[in-house]
Amino acid sequence: MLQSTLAIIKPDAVARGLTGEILATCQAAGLAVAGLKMVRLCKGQASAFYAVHKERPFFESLTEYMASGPVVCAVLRGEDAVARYRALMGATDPARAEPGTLRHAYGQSLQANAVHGSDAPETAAVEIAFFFNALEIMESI
Ligand code: 3AN
Repeated sequence: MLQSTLAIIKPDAVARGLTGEILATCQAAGLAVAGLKMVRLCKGQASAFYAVHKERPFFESLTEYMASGPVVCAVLRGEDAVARYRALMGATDPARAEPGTLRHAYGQSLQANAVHGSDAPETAAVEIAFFFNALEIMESI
């Protein structure tokens, strides 16, 4: 099924100049870029985005980190894009991520793990709408 998902290239990866490589890897894996922007979240916006984790012990540190520098947000589209991009990202902890995954290649720690990806089609719809308006998403690409 043709799906869209939200990818975020996190502050550590943007700061290290990895945006182009990460997007190229996504495209080479058959995920088209249907929307793209760089933003700098404030702490409140990072907290709103990660609200589902607000009871977790790492919430404060995670939202500080996500607000620490620019992030690049992309709408990725393709067949089964949500699951295929999750597989391309690899495990949350880069130390456990399989070779060939983005987090294995670029992740630095459990928190600074280079990339975010929506975990389900319903979440993807909410997360895409958090960052993009309709004009900024290509219908066909
Ligand atoms: P994923 O991004 O793989 O879906 P989640 O949703 O469990 O992982 O966690 C959201 C983000 O919170 C992760 N990408 C990571 O940056 C951070 N995180 C998750 N677990 C921890 C932890 N134990 N300590 C610090 N940060 C964490």
